[in-house]
Amino acid sequence: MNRHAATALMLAACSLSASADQPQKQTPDQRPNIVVIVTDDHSYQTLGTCEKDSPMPYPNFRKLADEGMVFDRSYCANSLCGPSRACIYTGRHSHMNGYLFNEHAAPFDGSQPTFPKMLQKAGYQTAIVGKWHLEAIPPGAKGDTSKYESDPTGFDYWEIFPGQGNYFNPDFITPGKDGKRVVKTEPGYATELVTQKSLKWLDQRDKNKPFMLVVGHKAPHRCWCPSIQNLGRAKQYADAIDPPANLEDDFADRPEFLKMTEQTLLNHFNVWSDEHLIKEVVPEDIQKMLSCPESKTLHTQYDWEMPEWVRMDPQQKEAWYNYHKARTVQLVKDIKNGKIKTQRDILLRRWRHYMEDYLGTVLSVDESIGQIMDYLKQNGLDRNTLVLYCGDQGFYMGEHGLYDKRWIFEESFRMPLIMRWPGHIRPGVRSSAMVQELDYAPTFCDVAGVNTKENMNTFQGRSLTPLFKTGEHQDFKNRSLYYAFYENPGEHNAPRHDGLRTDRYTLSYIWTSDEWMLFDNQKDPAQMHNVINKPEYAETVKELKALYGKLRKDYQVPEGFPGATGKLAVKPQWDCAPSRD
Ligand code: SGN
Ligand code: CA
Repeated sequence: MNRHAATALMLAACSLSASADQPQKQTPDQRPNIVVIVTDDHSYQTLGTCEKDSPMPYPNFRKLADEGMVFDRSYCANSLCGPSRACIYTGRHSHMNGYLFNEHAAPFDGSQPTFPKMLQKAGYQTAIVGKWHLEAIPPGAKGDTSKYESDPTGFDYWEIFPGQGNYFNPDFITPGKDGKRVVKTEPGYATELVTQKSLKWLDQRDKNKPFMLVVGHKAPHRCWCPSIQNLGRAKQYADAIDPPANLEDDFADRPEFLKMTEQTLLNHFNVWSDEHLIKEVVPEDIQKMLSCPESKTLHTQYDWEMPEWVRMDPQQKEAWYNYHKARTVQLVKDIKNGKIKTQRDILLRRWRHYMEDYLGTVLSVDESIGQIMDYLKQNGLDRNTLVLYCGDQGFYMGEHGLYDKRWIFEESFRMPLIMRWPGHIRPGVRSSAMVQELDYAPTFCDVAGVNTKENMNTFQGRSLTPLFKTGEHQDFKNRSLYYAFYENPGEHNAPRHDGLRTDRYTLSYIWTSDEWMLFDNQKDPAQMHNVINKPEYAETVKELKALYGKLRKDYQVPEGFPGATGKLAVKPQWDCAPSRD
């Protein structure tokens, strides 16, 4: 038995003796509770909160970081929402859990072992509210889409968004009595609704049992819509930070395929739906100057181009429109008065708008964390609850000129992770151990004392409990992580590639275009130079390729590349905005 399970038993024993002279009939189960707060597309670069002099002082993130442990080198196994979540629940790589892509995939196989199921079986009450995203409804799918749905398994209670979910007045799905899903539209803002529903569930749960709750937020996912009251509130943060030095990356000295990716701020960011410009106030010549090339093919109705717009009620629309109209008018003014002249000027302003909106959505997540922590404290639960905060992958904040994720480059491979559990996890520590989202499931089983051989053997990740004391541990020294991305053809046209991350290097093989890349992250942390063919790295390349083979074998990756059927896409397959009908 590990020390956490032992502590849990000890606490249970204490509560047994304490309850001897109390009237309660039932002894509360003292095993630790688990709260998992998962955001969508939150970048570690903007976690900011953990730095004392951060220009982004999200107070509740900072408190969580101060009271818990921040993992500085936490990575995902597949930088895409659904697949990464499948890795979180199963503790296994995509080729093992079968959920390779967001789109065009079979629905998640909910019959396989997952940590919620293991905890549920061991007597935990389990719930998920908000983002689940383990269904695979292809864009443009018409009619009956039930064959793509996958209801959460291992949860006593679930109330989830369909697919990606919406920011404004979102739909929630619950299981109906007849087994059919019930869909209800709820007035309000997604992050706030998910928080309220999570607190409601906590309040109504059976207080004699330990619980595991997943709080799944939509924020800060595209198209980056802050709540109405937070509109503009993150401008000060956006103004206080500098754009990345490689915002204007020309992709030289990297694999050719990078030039085909459709996720650049300059050419693929949609000025209406992503930057939220209001078309009516942009004269046509300026529209031409601003639009990314692909935007020219888009529909012209604002309703159509800003997918959240159709979700808003008249008051929300008015506030949203007025705010963005003023911002657009300012942009037009700055173009007319010559303040914005060049492509670089346009890019910089676009980046600021992007940051302001993105960081604005995180304000509500910060409020949510505050409310959840307050609830735990007020109800005497905070000491016996492990709170884990994570994103579902990383995200580009303009590094390499990009937004979105998918690539093995550091910013989308790495993800935010904070864990807090008073008395067990040393507060205020920054861990530099190499960890992966596959590790959460075994960690939860470990702390809950359901770390049986049978359970632990199903995982490809490993428990993080040895890191709780100092953030470092012998077992994590020299660890290397395997990564794979499959969704091609797919939105943003990132290629199929896999690879690894060691303490120092990132090695990747691009299956779509048969190219290798190697980054020496110590000398080139921004990953601007592919050194795969540099003679001075020849020995390293040999070693890393051998390690790549070993990792693939250890993780049981099949020959070739899973999911690679038919002709691989080497040409862009999608427009910058997919059709939404
Ligand atoms: C949507 C977004 C993409 C994003 C994917 C996957 N387009 O399709 O930009 O990469 O989700 O994101 S949007 O115009 O519909 O917003 S993920 O987080 O689910 O993996
Ligand atoms: Ca995501």
